[in-house]
Amino acid sequence: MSSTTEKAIASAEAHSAHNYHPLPVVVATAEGAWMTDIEGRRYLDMLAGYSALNFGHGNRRLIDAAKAQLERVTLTSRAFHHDRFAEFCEQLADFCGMEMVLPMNTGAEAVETAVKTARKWGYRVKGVPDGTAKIIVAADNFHGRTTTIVSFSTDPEARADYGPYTPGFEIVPYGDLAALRDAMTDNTVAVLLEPIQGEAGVLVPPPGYLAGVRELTRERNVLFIADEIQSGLGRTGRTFACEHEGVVPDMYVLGKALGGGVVPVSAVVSGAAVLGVHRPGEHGSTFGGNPLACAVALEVLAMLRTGEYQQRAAELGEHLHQELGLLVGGAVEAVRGRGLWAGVDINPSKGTGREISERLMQRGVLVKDTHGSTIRIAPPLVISKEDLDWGLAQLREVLGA
Ligand code: IF1
Repeated sequence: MSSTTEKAIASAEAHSAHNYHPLPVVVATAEGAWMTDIEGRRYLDMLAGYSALNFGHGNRRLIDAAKAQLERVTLTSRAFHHDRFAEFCEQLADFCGMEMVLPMNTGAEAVETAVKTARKWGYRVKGVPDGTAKIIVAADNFHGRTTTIVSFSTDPEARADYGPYTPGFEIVPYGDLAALRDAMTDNTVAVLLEPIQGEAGVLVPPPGYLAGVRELTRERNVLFIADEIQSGLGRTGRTFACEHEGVVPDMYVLGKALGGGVVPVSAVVSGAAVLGVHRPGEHGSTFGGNPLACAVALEVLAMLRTGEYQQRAAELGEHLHQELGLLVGGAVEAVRGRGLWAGVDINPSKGTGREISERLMQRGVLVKDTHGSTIRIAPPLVISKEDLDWGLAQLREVLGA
């Protein structure tokens, strides 16, 4: 590592509380599926901002949409309407087959909004006694890092020392319908799940699980909240990961790629009977639904409406999983995922996820380890087949496969 890079990293670490253990690379520019560091070295991005960059770095349509809006108006806060807001809400609701949108900024804010909405719906519509609402979540979940969200995390690293924890959440094993059924009471207002668990290692639930959750929640008048912040908007080869099971939740929680990696945009999207519980002034945020965010998100919706990104993720994803599948039994113990999204359990004898990530970095490929010896692969959906194959060739080299 050159002294230039060393200095840049040392300064960031000296002044940043984010203990991310980032790989020792300092990116300066990026275009499409490629990033260039401060020394001019190029890297194939196979993390894509954890699926925020589904449309690639510097996507011309998103940059142009942002530039045009920057020259017009960027913020009115929710005190006044602006001319992109109604269009954004109407188009996003329609895109999701829902009726209403509550726009926020980060994924965690949208998850918090979904929790508040479910509780309020429980009290005002379902008739659960005030203060007794329960929300069921899955073990090994990742829904963000606020104090309430880490209150229902099962990852000690994410929740230690952040107590006292917010009550009102029940944790059941992911994929276990019987456990979910047993955990439901008259005070249960919602089930909050990732349709595929990202940080847990790209865990796809057993076939029929999501459909079972849908049936159970409908039977018991409980809201099914799908956190599609990472799994949604094309990543798995469909617009929503729930679609692979023909499931429509009561509420979508969206983020990441909704802003295309250009601006933070998130939202809760649901029916009027659910989001209608909020009265003006009872929830909001300074930047939620701001003109710049709406302009970029509207362009994202236009791009997703053609289905080309979903199609691409489905076709290239099939190729990705085929290639990774050939490694199973040797250097790779298991591969999971859907579309252009894979969790790869490396044989620990080959190294930890971190070590493999560092060796890949040396060869110009950037991925991120999750836990232990698992790496996650999630390139921008615009990656070319040639680049994808080149990235896979580097993985085979690193694994000695
Ligand atoms: C980090 C991974 C972690 C998410 C789902 C909500 C959020 C996320 C399904 C919150 C965010 C990011 C956060 C980032 C690393 C990454 C991540 F799963 F994608 F790999 F942490 F687990 N729901 N995931 O995946 O959205 O508030 O971040 O906009 O915090 O380390 P956010």
